[in-house]
Amino acid sequence: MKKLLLSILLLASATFLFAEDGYDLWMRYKAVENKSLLTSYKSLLKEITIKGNSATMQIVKDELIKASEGMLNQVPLFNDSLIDGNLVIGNIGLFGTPGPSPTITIKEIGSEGFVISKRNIKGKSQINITANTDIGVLYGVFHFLRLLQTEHPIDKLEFTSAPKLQLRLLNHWDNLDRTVERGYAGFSLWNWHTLPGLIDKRYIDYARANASIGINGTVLTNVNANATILTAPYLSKVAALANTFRPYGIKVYLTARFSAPIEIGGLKTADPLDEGVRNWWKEKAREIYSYIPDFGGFLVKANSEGQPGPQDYKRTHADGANTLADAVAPFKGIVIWRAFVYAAENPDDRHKQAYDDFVPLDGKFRNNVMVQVKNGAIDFMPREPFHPLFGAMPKTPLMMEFQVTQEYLGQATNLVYLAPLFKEVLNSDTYSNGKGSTVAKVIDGSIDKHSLNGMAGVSNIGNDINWCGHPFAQANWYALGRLNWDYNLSSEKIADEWLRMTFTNNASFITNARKMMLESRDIMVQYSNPIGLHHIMGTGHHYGPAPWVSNLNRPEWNPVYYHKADSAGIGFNRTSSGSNAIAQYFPEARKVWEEINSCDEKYLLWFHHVSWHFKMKSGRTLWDELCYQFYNGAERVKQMQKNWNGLKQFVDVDRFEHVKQLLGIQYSEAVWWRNACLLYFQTFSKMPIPSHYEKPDKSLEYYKSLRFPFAPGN
Ligand code: BDP
Repeated sequence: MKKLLLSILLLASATFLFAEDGYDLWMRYKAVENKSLLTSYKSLLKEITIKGNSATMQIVKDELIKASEGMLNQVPLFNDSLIDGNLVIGNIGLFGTPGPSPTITIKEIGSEGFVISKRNIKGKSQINITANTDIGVLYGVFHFLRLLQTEHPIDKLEFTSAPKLQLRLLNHWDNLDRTVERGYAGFSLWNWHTLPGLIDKRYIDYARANASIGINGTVLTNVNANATILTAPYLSKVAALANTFRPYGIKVYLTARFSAPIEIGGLKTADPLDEGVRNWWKEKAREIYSYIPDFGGFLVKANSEGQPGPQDYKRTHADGANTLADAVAPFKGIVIWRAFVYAAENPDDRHKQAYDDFVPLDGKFRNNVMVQVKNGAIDFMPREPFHPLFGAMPKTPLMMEFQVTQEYLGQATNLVYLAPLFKEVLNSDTYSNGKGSTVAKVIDGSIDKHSLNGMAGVSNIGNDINWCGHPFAQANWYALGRLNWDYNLSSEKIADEWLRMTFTNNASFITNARKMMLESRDIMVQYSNPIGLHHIMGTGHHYGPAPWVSNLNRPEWNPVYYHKADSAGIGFNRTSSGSNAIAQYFPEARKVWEEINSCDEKYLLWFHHVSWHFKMKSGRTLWDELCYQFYNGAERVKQMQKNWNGLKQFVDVDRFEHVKQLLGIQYSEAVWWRNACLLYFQTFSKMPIPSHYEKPDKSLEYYKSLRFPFAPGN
């Protein structure tokens, strides 16, 4: 009896000890298990000298305490006068002689980079973490703690790092009523009602998490903007957030509704060339900067999906952007103008419209304007060729816009690791300036010599306890930051870091979980949008498949517009015999897609209308290949389930169960995608699903009848 009681107690305490809700993200600071590393970490963090006492340096200190207590079960001793301690941290200016390792030049690292170096002082080895600014030091300390968390040896520590991109932003599509457009992790973090009086601890934890991965800016509001955010009461709320984020190196930005001069300014027009309007924006900017002296600037969605814009007054996007740019220029603010535009009145392939609108404006924007371009020309599809605007506007700095929230990639129920998608785009060669002109080099400004550069991700963060809904969705937030800092990092390395910090350093766990993450995006593409299919999701909420939809007001909102299935075949002919969108790419870049027989099959139906009988590289007909892809994709989700089940021993009960149940949902959604799409496309191909596959257990009518009136994020 006693024994039983004891084991129940032990079990209960184990469950209690290990149950995690995911709130701590990748900053859990769990006890270091490797004994020899533990000893070396302990002696290194025993006595720490921190130079400087700004709010940022206080954060550095707090973080070191937290990490040390958690990982080493030790409280460091802080000795601020000691220059020959084990770990000396501080802004280079405060170091005094002899300073950090002379082999490293501090100039190269700019205002945000850092140096971690080792040197000998009086026969004792010392580690320095230094930078030109306190924020740089903070980044260095987070990097150092990442090394410790991932159980990295510290005997040969010599490391210089600086971000590859300057503006590393999150774009929140958060509305003032706290709903989040395309948000699947609860409501908005920003509680506008209780701001500025109440600074929720979450705001601080949000800033801390972002700083730990180098994110240095946040657009607080939805691109489908509400002008109220620009009124005085709201500006004081924004200022409270800005004050909270500042010591973490994070600037705030707001979306500007183009018609704000009418809506909150009482003007009759929002014409960007009207003097009254121009003055209104100037005054508004002055007011904003009086609240937030380091306000980052405006993000604008104009003349897109019903949003107001300069074209309402027969002006160009450049006219609109420049009016706002002139208003913020005296305060060093910038305007990020989105290129996500397509018009109902324009009968041309939606793929072509942003390029057609923006390329003629190259060179017409003020130098504090960036044009923000989605990674692909249609809309954050599971797989999409890179946007042809990259490389086509050499006189304009282009900002990358990725979508971290998984609007089209399984929302919050599917485990889809996005780094491979981001990397695929960044590594694509535009050939804008010869071979090697990758998208990454276009956006970092190195090809066209731009001083402004950056990358944004549409946030997947909400007020769910684990921030992102799906426990693995945190990895996508993490990946955005890490790739922004250094787009050369591999997806594998990022997954590895994230898994170690988020779960455990156990090698067998890492190998299996990393494999699952790395394959997940391809698997998702297979069971939902294989061979270049795109935009065949449900209407409005974009949840699940609905390739049959054909009755929406705007042609380009209908899935049938994109797949063009008929009795002859399927796919959108975007070659010269079709819409010729392909001509917007440089000749060398488009070569891989141009010919139906040699087209990279990942994009076959993106660029070609292909016969159902077409012979694929596998030897199968297109129809059989489509069946194979959908079935194989769903089957691989089953493998993911098995894989995860095998990792039970390494993961706390709560997170294990959470992921397990979500994988169950993912499998049923994969089967749903597969069955619904194949049954529908079969009405055109008139060919059977090969008999070795299990038959869809529901009819096409059943799938068509499904409705999701309360699907989230809509
Ligand atoms: C689409 C989303 C829509 C956004 C739009 C945008 O469905 O909610 O407002 O993109 O990026 O993908 O502006």
